[in-house]
Amino acid sequence: MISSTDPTTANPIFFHDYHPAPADLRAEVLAGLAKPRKQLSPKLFYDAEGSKLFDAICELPEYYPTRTEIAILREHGAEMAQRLGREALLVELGSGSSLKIRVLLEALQPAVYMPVDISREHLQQSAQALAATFPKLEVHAVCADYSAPFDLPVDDHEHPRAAFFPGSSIGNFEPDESEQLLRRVGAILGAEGRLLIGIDLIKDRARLERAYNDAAGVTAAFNMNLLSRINRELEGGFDPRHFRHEALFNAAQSRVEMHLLSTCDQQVEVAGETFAFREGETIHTECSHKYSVEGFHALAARAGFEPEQVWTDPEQLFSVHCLIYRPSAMR
Ligand code: AVI
Repeated sequence: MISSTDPTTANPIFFHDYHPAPADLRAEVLAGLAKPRKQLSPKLFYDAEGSKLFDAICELPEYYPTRTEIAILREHGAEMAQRLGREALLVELGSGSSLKIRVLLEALQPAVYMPVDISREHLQQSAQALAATFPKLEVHAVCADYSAPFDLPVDDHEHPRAAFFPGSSIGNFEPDESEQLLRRVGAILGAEGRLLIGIDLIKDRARLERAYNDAAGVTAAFNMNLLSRINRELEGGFDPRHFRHEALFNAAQSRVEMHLLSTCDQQVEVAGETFAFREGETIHTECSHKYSVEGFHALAARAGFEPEQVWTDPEQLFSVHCLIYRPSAMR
């Protein structure tokens, strides 16, 4: 449903608002804290303050994924464009860092660019900024939650379909959820559609743990902001002096886990309910799964994707994959 176009740019911007349901913070937090192993969804990190802190994380010397992925896109953008095909309809899932898509748009020159994001304001701003720099591009911004099923607002198959899912964001989902998500991306693309996806690679523990325990304490602030958010929005009684950030690589599950660790026995009130914490008990706030190239290909194959090409950096820290959707070949 087209709800608005922007008269300030030469090319039209179509805005399709699917009105994604806002997260029920109260219900999610109370349910997560009531679990025998306390757990909160990493989605809850991203209030205004959390989004700013995440942008700062991406600039940290220890947080290699962002700059490594951008370097791979810069170095191999022309080859990626060849794979995805000219005049494509390019869907971007979670239109995060506009720097990444800019690198790709220059090389790819798609006919239609379709950013999908749950944050209405962020989506509008970034779509307008991109339309201003790429005046020939038709932009269809879709306000939707890509972690749930949705249909594309345009139904033409005159352009080859491609999707861009950078940042190893899929790593924040459990492997079975990732498989479901890839299946939904496949359904959007249709047979022979291509997916360009960034995946963080398994590497030595020290490097991984440094990336989530930066010296400046920005990742710690990002994690701890969840407690401040609960205090602000749910009349929570968390005392940040009695919790600390913890990030460890769980090699058996191939993921970096972030936790908020209680430094003493304590009771905390949230939205009128009381939760007991033992000293050393944690709230598990994020999983960031890391894959080998083969491990990721196996996951993608279960969702109906075949690998076409993979690009990495010289240190093999990060990978960008071009996959093709062939559901009939699904294992
Ligand atoms: C968004 N996501 C891919 C980041 C990651 O690395 O898992 C979030 C993050 N958490 C701590 N630092 C960055």
